Amino acid sequence: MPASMRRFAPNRTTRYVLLVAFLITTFYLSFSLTQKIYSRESSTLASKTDAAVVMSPPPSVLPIFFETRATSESISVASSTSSISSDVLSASSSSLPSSSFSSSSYLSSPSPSPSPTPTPIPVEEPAPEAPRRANATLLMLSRNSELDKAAASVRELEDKFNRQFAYPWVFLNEVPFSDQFIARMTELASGPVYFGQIPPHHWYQPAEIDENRAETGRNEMVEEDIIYGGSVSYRNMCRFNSGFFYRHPLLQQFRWYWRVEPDVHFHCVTDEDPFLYMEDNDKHYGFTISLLEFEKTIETLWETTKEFIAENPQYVAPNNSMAFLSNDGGETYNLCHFWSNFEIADMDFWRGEAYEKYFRYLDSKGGFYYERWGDAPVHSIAASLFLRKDQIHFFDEIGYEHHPFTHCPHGPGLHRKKRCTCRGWRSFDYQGYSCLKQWERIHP
Ligand SMILES: Nc1nc2c(ncn2[C@@H]2O[C@H](COP(=O)(O)OP(=O)(O)OP(=O)(O)O)[C@@H](O)[C@H]2O)c(=O)[nH]1
Ligand SMILES: [Mg+2]
Repeated sequence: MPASMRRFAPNRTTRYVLLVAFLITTFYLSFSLTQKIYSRESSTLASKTDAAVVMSPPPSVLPIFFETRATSESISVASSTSSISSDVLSASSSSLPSSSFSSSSYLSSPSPSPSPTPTPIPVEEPAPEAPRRANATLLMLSRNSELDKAAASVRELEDKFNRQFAYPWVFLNEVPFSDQFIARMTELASGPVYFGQIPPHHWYQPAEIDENRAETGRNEMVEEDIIYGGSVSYRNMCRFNSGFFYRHPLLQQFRWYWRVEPDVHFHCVTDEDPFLYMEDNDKHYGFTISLLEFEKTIETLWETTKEFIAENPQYVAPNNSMAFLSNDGGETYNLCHFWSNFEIADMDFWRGEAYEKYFRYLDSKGGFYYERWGDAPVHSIAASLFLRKDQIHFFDEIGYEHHPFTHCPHGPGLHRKKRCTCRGWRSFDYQGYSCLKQWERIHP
């Protein structure tokens, strides 16, 4: 170096000062650049996450960065540096995890500890209206010994219908239900469950019945091989189902019922509320299967009914279903009836004056024990005569089976719409003993 220039040459101290100045400038610039990148990234994330206010913790690498860089001071420095291209920013932001923190945990917090969660603005939504339900129950009369069959019926109806509606169940028995029975049904039911014991005077053969005469009648039926011809308990059941079930204390709270027996099957999905259908359409009795009764079991039922009507003509409804019961204008009974092991009906109809008087009249004649009058023909005759014909409903869409008969929906598109598993050819509807044709004759 020439001597003239030597005085301009920095000495050792000056060189050291310059080096330090250079290093400080470099560090300052790179720090500012980094802050700018994160500041932009946070803004992007902020716009993405504000709505959801996601507060999941940042990944493990980030807290270190937050601890050392996330100060309001450093942010203000970063925002003053503007000579960074947007390409660099977007490349940088794509390398950052995008959903692990929110703008609030970064931009406004001077420390790594999470900032208070921003309070989401509550969205005022109208409370969902409770679905409308009928004052109805599912009803089963059962013996303890029928536990498995009862459980199978309950399970099927729950799956096909009630899980969606959670209607209560009422179980009745003339003796107390076993703990096992109660436990199983409670487990299967989706709604409230009630277990009731039938008062003895609603169940057992009344003292007024001449037992010798009743026994003679039973023996004759046994000889003629009539089903349940010799059974007293079956007669108790038929009389109870005819005139007492709707008086049970547990049923007083309800108007509508769906009668279910152990060991029946439901072949389709019932996704529309049949009780509400009844209520909204002024229907009072609903059935799925209709058929001919064994004449031997009801030899004097029609004559007794005619006597009652002669004495009480005021109960016979205009436009009734006499043509379903009789082919000669009421002179004789054609044996058609609704199969009452399935019923969706209105207990207020049974509780009404016409039916109450009719039942008492029948009961006074003793035919439930001297013969073997069934609740099916008794209910059917009453509904057909005391209701208008449009107040009785055929539930075509409910695929139903009580051995040995099955009703499988046949209305247009119903089998598919209700996702039925029954086969149409198994349907009893148009077989020889069915009365559906008779029904359709009066409901063209
Ligand atoms: N608690 C109780 N329930 C009974 C008695 N007899 C019949 N039942 C119930 O009454 C209903 C009709 O009885 P079922 O034996 O099914 O009579 P059915 O339907 O005419 O004839 P099948 O089902 O073909 O035997 C069912 O829910 C039975 O569980 C009885 O003595 N005690
Ligand atoms: Mg049965």
